Amino acid sequence: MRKESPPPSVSTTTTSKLFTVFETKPLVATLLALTLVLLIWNLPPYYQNLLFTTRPCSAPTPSASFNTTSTTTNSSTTTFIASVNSSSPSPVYSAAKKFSTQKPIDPNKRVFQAYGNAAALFVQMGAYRGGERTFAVVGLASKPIHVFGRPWFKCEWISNNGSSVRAKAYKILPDWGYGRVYTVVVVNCTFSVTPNSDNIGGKLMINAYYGESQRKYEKFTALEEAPGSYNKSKFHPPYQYEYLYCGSSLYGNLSASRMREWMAYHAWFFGPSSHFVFHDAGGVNPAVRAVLEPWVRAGRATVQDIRAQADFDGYYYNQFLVVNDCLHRYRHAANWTFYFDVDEYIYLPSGNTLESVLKEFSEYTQFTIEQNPMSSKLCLNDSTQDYSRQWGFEKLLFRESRNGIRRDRKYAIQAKNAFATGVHMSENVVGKALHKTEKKIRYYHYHNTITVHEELCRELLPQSAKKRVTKYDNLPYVYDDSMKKLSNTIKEFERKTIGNLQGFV
Ligand SMILES: *C1O[C@H](CO)[C@@H](O)[C@H](O)[C@H]1NC(C)=O
Ligand SMILES: *[C@@H]1O[C@H](CO)[C@@H](O)[C@H](O)[C@H]1NC(C)=O
Ligand SMILES: *[C@@H]1O[C@H](CO)[C@@H](O)[C@H](O)[C@H]1NC(C)=O
Ligand SMILES: *[C@@H]1O[C@H](CO)[C@@H](O)[C@H](O)[C@H]1NC(C)=O
Ligand SMILES: *[C@@H]1O[C@H](CO)[C@@H](O)[C@H](O)[C@H]1NC(C)=O
Ligand SMILES: *[C@@H]1O[C@H](CO)[C@@H](O)[C@H](O)[C@H]1NC(C)=O
Ligand SMILES: *[C@@H]1O[C@H](CO)[C@@H](O)[C@H](O)[C@H]1NC(C)=O
Ligand SMILES: *[C@@H]1O[C@H](CO)[C@@H](O)[C@H](O)[C@H]1NC(C)=O
Ligand SMILES: *[C@@H]1O[C@H](CO)[C@@H](O)[C@H](O)[C@H]1NC(C)=O
Repeated sequence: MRKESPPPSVSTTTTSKLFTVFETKPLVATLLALTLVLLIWNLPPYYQNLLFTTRPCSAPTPSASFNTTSTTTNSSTTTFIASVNSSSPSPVYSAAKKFSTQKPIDPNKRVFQAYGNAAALFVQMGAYRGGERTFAVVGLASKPIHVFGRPWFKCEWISNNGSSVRAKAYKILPDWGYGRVYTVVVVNCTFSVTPNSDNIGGKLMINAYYGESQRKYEKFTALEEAPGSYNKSKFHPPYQYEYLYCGSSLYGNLSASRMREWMAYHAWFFGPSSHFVFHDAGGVNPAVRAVLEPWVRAGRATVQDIRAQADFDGYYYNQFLVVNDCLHRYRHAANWTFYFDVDEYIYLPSGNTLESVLKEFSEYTQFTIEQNPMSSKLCLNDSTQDYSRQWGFEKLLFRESRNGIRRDRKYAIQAKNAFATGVHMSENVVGKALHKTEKKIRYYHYHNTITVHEELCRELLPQSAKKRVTKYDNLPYVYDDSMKKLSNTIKEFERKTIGNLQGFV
C-alpha cells in the first residue's frame, strides 16, 4: 500500500491506521476515498474534526482499485476543499505537488526519494496530569527539527462523552545544548477548565507539528484517564512522601557493594516517609538487582527499566529525559524531590536534622547542595583495620580541600512548582532558589568508585596524614571521618530494616 500511494509526507503508521478504518466500511467510490485520504493528510486538525463530524454517511471504500484513481484526484480535491472552506492554506497545492513528483513530465525535474527515518518527530516517554488543569508530556524529539525548524504542539482533551476542549501547548527544551540526535522536550498542556472534572474518563490528544505549517503533523493519544480515576486531592498536600529521590540513568558495570551502601545510607537518611526511584539503563546487573530487591519489596524503592532508551541517541543515556519523566511522574508525590547520583551521599553538618533544615528552606522552590569531593583511593595505613570488610564511606576518609573554587552542585526541588528540570538545577520553576546552603547540608562525592570492583584502598597514607594536609596528584587532601562515624548506625539500620544481605559483610 505504501508503494502505491503518493510519497508519504506523514508517517506510515498514520497511513495504515487510516486505511484500516476505511476497509471496514462499505465501498462507495474510489475517487472519494483518495480524496478523503489526501484531505486527512493535509487538513489542519480543526477541519479534520469537522469532516468526521459533519459528513453524514458513507465512508468509502477499500483500497482495492486504488492505483487507478490518481489521475482524477486533482479536481475532486479542489471541489471538496471548496465545500469545507478554509482560512488556513488550502491543501490543493501540496496534493498537486505530490502527484507531480510521482509522474514527472519535465525530464529535468529531479525526484528526491527518501528512505527510512533519521529521528522521530516525538518519542513519548511519559504523560502525566500535573494538577487540576495541567498535564505534562515528556519525550524526545529530533534535535535538528528543533534547532532549524519551528515544531509546535496542540493539546486536546476528548471526554468519553465525545465533547472536547483544546489548549495551546507550550514546550520546554530542558537539555538545550546537550542533546544529540535527540533532544528532550516537555510539552505543557494547560487547559482553561478542568478536564475530566465529571470523572467520566477521557483522553489527552497531542498534535505534534513538524514546522510552522498546520498541515504536517502527527496526532497521538498521550494519556487516558479511566472513568472514576480522577482524584483532585492527589494534587494537594499532604503528599504520600516527604522526600523522593529521582535517580538519573544507571549504566556501566556498577558495583553491588557501593549500591548496597548507598541505598542503606539514604534509606536511613531520608527516613520512612521517603521513596527512591532508580532508572536502569543497563547498570542494574544481577548483583545490583539483588541488593536493591529487599528495598523494592519493602516498598522503599522502585527500579524502572529504561534500557530501551538505547535506541534513541540523547545526552548520556538520556539522563535529562529521565529526570524530567521522574519530576512529572511524581510531581505531587512528595514535598521535596532530590536529584543526585549514586556515588553521592547527602550529609547534614552537626546539629541539623533534615526536617529542621527543610522547614527553614520551605519558602524556596529549590536549593542547591555543594559537594565535598572525596578521594577514591586514599586510605590510612592502619594495620588494625580490615579494609576488605569495610564499606566505601567507612574507609575513604580523605577529602580534597581546595578552597574558593566552584564545586559541582546537586539540588532538591518542590516539584509542584517546577515545569521541567535539569541535572544540576532546574531553570523552569516558579519561586526562589537558595544556594548558600553549605552550613546546613552538603554531599560527599566518591567519584570514580561506583564501577570499581577491586579494593578501593589503593594508596595508603601514614597516620600523620590525619593531622596535616597531604598532597596527592597535586591536590591537597585532609582527613574527614564524618561519614565513617555514621557507619555503625547505618549497618545496624540496614540489618533491622531488611535483615542480613546474603553474600555481604
Ligand atoms: C488539476 O488542477 C489544475 C489547477 O486546478 C488544472 O489546471 C488541471 O487541469 C487539473 N488536472 C486534472 C487532471 O483535472
Ligand atoms: C494496479 O495497477 C497495475 C498495473 O497498472 C495492475 O497490474 C494492478 O493489478 C493494479 N492493482 C490493483 C489493486 O488494482
Ligand atoms: C465559507 O466561505 C464562504 C465564501 O467563501 C463564506 O461566506 C462562509 O462564511 C465560509 N464558511 C465558513 C464556515 O468559514
Ligand atoms: C460532556 O461532558 C462535558 C463535561 O465534561 C460537558 O460540559 C458536556 O456538556 C458533555 N456533553 C455531552 C454531549 O453530554
Ligand atoms: C483520593 O485521594 C486521597 C488522597 O490521595 C484519598 O485519601 C482518597 O481516598 C481518594 N479518593 C478516592 C475517591 O479515591
Ligand atoms: C510536608 O508537607 C506537609 C503538608 O504540607 C507538612 O505538614 C510537612 O511538615 C512537610 N514535611 C516536610 C519535611 O517538609
Ligand atoms: C604501612 O605501615 C607499615 C608500618 O606501620 C609499613 O611497614 C608499611 O610499609 C606501610 N605501607 C605503606 C604502603 O606505606
Ligand atoms: C504548565 O505550565 C503552567 C504555567 O505556565 C504551570 O502552572 C503548570 O504547573 C505547568 N504544568 C506542568 C504539568 O508542569
Ligand atoms: C562486572 O564486574 C564484575 C565484578 O568484577 C565482573 O565479574 C563482570 O564480568 C563485569 N561485567 C562486565 C560486563 O564487565
